[in-house]
Amino acid sequence: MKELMLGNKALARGLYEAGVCVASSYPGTPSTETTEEAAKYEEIYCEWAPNEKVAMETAFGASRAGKRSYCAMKHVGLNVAADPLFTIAYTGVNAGMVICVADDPGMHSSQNEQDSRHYAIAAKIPMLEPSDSQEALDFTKKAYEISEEFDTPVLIKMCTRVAHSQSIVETGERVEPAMKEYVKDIAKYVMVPANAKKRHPIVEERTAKLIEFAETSELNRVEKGTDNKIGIITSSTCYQYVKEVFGDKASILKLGLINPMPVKKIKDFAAGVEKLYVVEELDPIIETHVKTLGLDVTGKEIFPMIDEFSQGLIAEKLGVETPESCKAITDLPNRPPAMCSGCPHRGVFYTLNKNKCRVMGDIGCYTLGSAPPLCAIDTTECMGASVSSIHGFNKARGEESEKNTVAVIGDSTFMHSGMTGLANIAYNQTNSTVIILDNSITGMTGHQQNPTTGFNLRGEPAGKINLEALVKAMGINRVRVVDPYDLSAVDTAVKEELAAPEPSVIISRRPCVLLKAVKKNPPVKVNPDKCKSCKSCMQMGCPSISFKDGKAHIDATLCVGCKVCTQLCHFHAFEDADGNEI
Ligand SMILES: Cc1ncc(C[n+]2csc(CCOP(=O)(O)OP(=O)(O)O)c2C)c(N)n1
Repeated sequence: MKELMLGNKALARGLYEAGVCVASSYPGTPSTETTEEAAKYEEIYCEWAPNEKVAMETAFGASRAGKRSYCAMKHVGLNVAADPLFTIAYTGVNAGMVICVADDPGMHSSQNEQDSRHYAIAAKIPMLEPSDSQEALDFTKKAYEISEEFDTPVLIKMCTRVAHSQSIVETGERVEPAMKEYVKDIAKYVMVPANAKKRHPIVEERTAKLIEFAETSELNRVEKGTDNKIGIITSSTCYQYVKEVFGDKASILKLGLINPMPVKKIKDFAAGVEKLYVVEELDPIIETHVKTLGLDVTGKEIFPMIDEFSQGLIAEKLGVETPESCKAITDLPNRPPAMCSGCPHRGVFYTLNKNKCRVMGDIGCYTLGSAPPLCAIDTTECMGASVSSIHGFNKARGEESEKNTVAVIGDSTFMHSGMTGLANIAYNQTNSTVIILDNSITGMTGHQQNPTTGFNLRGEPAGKINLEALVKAMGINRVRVVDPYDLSAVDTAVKEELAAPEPSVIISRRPCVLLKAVKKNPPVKVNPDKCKSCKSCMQMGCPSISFKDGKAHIDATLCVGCKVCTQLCHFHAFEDADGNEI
């Protein structure tokens, strides 16, 4: 059957057809839909793990037990899971195990632009790189075969364009591989130095075999051009751009197996063309390999190491006309992200600003508290860093800092990697104040459940971690819950906890306003006769409020009636839907 499919959906179809039984992932754009789509197949058990390391270890457990398994993460998630990755590269697998890592060149929704291909090289495991939805499906199935044939976990590298573009896919039937026997094998699976020493040569032999495989595998294919003036080695989305610019004119070596790369195939290809180029986004991974083979190649001298490529960029750098069909509209207005109308995080940031707090930030919707007009966040690096770094900050600056610095972290991020930072605060004792912004969902990545929400990936009732009890059990005695829509309650909590002589946790609790179950109130209105144009209500940065004819104006299509703005008005200018003063 043929179907138009998103790259991520096609990958999930590949999981189904490959007979995968267990998938454990942590959400992260642009990888999230692979697991969400896989969950639509009853045959695949799918879950959200608390973080990527747990997800990878869970998938590894299932593989060792004898069932094909899967885990997915975004590029920065692979940093979190790097510890198991480098060692399961040594142990190998039992049933096939595939790890999807999705890069984000151009940083559409990421804090850095790292190139995950380095991980495949460093961990010495194969990496496949699809360039469209059909390949996302086919390569996924192939990845399981490679995993079992070569006794290795296999990485599939997606990127934003392949993950989130649609193209035609031909689907097939599911295979049901029999459960593999589980055999206790200490030499293979217990990586103490004596055993690991024996596994390392096996890894090197495996790489040599995989290079041989790369020479003949259909994953790496040559497309002969109509002339031999230009030869381009490329992969992933760049392959599509190159094809759109050159059609059949240039010769292309399209690499689908990005680690390890072939040697002879590349040399033969280079010998058949007058001028050799490598077109690849981000780092010169293919180019470095080609140069190591002693070949003359042009790559990063002309192509950037930053941002996504486009057909126009490739045409310009290679000195040809951009085809008319590839000319993109580039003068679109910017639409910077903002916290939604009624977002429960907004009131907390307003209060932190009011109290002139220093704010150690973290990653989630609440990172948008750093945007104007709030500009309320001092730092953001990676998940969990707010809680760990406030401790270091306070150790360095002492009481002066403890009295006005807070860490903010979302519920999902706290479960992911905030708990260990809090353990450090409780154990090594700084008088730090941590605010958990509990909106009962993993908001930023599109509403995934997490261990605090009480539901599993399929939305069925599941275990629910009680944040108050957890934090108390970790040794934090001062724990309080506030409603972020109640600005004076938030203000009191912040003031009291910063003044208290011991570490504390404030849980700011209100579900994300975009959750289906959350009831929206009718929009509020501004009485223009009472509005004194002081713009106090605009300090919140709510997208529902603008100025019209010199007065505050509420966009009734956006306002959800949270009434937070009304608490800032000194002139009682706000009214409810019936015209009553608020
Ligand atoms: C290591 C890592 N994994 C995944 C992500 C993707 N990501 C960004 S924010 C976020 C979680 C946000 O959820 P939460 O902490 O509950 O805050 P909310 O967005 O709901 O306010 C995730 C999974 C990431 N940036 N880094």
